Amino acid sequence: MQWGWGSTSAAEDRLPLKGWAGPSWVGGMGKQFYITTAIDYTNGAPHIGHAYEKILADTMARFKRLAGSEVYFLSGLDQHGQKVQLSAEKAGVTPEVFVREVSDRFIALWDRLNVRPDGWVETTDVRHKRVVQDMLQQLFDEGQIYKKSLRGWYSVRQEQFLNEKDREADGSWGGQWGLVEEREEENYYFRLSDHTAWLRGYLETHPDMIYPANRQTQLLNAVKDSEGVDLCISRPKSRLTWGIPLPFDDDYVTFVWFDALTNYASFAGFRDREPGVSGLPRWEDLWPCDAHVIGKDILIPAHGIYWPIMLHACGVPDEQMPKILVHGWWNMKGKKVSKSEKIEDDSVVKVIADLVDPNAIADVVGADGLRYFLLADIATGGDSDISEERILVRYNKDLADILGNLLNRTLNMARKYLGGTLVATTHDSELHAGLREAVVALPGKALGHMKTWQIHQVLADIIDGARLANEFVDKTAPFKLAKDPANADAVASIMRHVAEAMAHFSVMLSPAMPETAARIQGQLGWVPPVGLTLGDLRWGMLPDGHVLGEPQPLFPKVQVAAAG
Ligand code: ME8
Repeated sequence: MQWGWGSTSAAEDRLPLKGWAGPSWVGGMGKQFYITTAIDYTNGAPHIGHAYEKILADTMARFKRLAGSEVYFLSGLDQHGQKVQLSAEKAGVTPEVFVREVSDRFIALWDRLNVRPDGWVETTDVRHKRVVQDMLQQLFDEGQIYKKSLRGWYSVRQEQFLNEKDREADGSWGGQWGLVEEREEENYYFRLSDHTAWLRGYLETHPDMIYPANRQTQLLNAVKDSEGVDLCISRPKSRLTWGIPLPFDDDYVTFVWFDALTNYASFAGFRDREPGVSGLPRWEDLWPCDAHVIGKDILIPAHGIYWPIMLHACGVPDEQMPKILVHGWWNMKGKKVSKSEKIEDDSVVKVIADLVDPNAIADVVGADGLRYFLLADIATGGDSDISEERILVRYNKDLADILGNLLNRTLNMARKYLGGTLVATTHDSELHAGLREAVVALPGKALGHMKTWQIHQVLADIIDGARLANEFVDKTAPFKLAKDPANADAVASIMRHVAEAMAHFSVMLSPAMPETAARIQGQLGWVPPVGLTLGDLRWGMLPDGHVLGEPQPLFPKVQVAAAG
């Protein structure tokens, strides 16, 4: 087989990750907080569902760092399988060429959206293939993998055997399956059924394995239903060549689960043959995974049943089972956004060319406008519906009218009344105290929300804080006070408060909107201390004599033409 097995090119050598900015991971300092995402299929272009998941995980990683933890964030691509092989055939290129082209589109998107993983998965990587083969060989040697012949109904279009439950109510096979014929095929099976009782017991005694909790209940019911069933883990090469060969039978490749799910361990240094030289992190530093960030469609059976059982069968102890965070879907008109189904976008106003394409949204509202929308408009674990109107309302109202406007008016007034320099003042009032209290409460509230990763609440609190700061300016009216030189101390104090609040907001926003945070800090003329954590945030970070920078619009409003 010639598809790069012999190549030793490690994913991160090829990719621009090394040059990426952001806090880089330093190993060897004890257990890191380890966050991973699902790896995306490289059979088509990335869509907003993919962007959401990666932005969510990236924000979680940045937040944990800001809270003072050592973090390792892993993400990447699922490059093998039938869908990729078929898409490549359709495109008239080899799977290698096809996968490279699609992979590069994902990488360019993450680069643009400031998604900054510490490690990058590509399942064609030789280091990954070795671990997959190692696990398969062990299980084969232990008699946990066996070969059997299956006769059954096979969908030629979907390239899979069907179950009786796949039939329509009238007993026919639905049109989605295309031609269905009876076939017999020999394949390898993993004795999943030997371990389902263990998984049931584990889930019953570890109710916090999955968040949200209702997903764990669903999973437990699914485990009960799946008892007695083994897992087919191979495809004959006559049907699928684009995969990792079984180490004990060269006529077969492993079909999907051992290849895709193993990435979370193989790229975390599991059974690394060349620790220290391979470029992979140390297993002892990362494992167990603290948050597998996945969508609700891939919990059952893949991540909730197959993955823990694979780990268990390979000797990973109970106290090292991973934790899973299950997010919901971005829908459009109530239907899941996906690669395969095109949903007609019939928005009245059309400013964004394609709502499914993250690049098209970022073209209009910027990378951070997109990050903000995808994080603010959904509760983690729930679903949400995307629409152009929602995106533009979030952008024009929350970001332009409240946050951008606050920064702009603060800097303009400070230039006009104070020559852009903050000075010592003694003036105070209840309004001042109210703003101070609201701002310094933000980190504590955020830590509370982030216990269950409710980022939308963190963002809502920051925007509420900015709204309060705008009201503070309206009520204290420095533009009126400044007319009388006797009010100089009061004006200086108001400016001091809003500038200081803005510095706090910038730090609080930095996990979700890293570019915006840096731009706010640039305009404030403020460089936060290196290694600043949430616990270091206190009132008075901008000192007497601090010189503010130049105001520049943060979020130029997107003009929405009247319909019709
Ligand atoms: O499932 N909204 O890949 P994938 C939110 N390679 N999330 C969505 C979504 C939507 N509309 N559509 C997809 C795979 N996702 C496999 C995973 S991992 C061992 C194998 C999420 O490209 C989806 O739930 O179809 C999944 O977590 C991720 O995007 C990749 O989906």
